[in-house]
Amino acid sequence: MRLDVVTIFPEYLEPLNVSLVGKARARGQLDVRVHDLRTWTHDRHHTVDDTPYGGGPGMVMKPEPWGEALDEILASGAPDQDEPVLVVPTPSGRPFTQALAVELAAAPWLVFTPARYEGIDRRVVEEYGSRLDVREVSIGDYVLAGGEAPVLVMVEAVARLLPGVLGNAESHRDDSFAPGSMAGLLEGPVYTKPPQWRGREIPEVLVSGHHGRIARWRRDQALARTSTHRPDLIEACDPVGLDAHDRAT
Ligand code: 6GU
Repeated sequence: MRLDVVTIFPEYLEPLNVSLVGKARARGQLDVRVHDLRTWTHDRHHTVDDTPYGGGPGMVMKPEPWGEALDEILASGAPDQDEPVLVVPTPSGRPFTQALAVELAAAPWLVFTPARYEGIDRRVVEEYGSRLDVREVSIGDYVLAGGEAPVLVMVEAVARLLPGVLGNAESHRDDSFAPGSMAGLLEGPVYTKPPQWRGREIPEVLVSGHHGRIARWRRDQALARTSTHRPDLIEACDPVGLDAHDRAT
């Protein structure tokens, strides 16, 4: 998979050299290209922003550098390369979910346009929306100063879904939010050695050797955790995925 990121803070994307994503790059599974938007400015001050039409606080990112950057990046695709999906991080976007991560992981090429200030001149999304699959995406209901941290979040969520990136393909299956995992419940607690730590024991069932009882216990834990932290997910959950005793409350 190829990933391009256009930003005025290329150094903010340095974490893409580390850990899971960094290793996927080193193995050649991910081709990540980070670009400085100011490369596509032509004035002495490398201006990327201007005051908003209609007035109001803050600044808006000018369309011309984005247009030149995206045209050049789109033209850099190999002749046989499909068009990229353009991912535009914005707090006013559609929610980024595991389902969207799965969808993006199936694309051969993603281009991210993290903005600063009050965002990018609307005409940029209109222009590329007429030629490409453009996704305006928010990572949650809070406001960040820019889209770079959301790009790190989205790239990590997508990269770990690519074949061969996670060591063990099984590790996806029970992910919280994975469709078909514990009927969309949050994951319960996990334990490792030592069996006693500061006087605290591990749950006896986990060393019972009884796989059925362990699976049952994990499901109950997942359900309890979901009820506490995300009751909305219980409401949304497929009742077919719940047992009679889960519904009894
Ligand atoms: Cl994608 N960008 C910004 N600036 N803030 C956000 C966000 C994105 N998602 C949640 N908050």
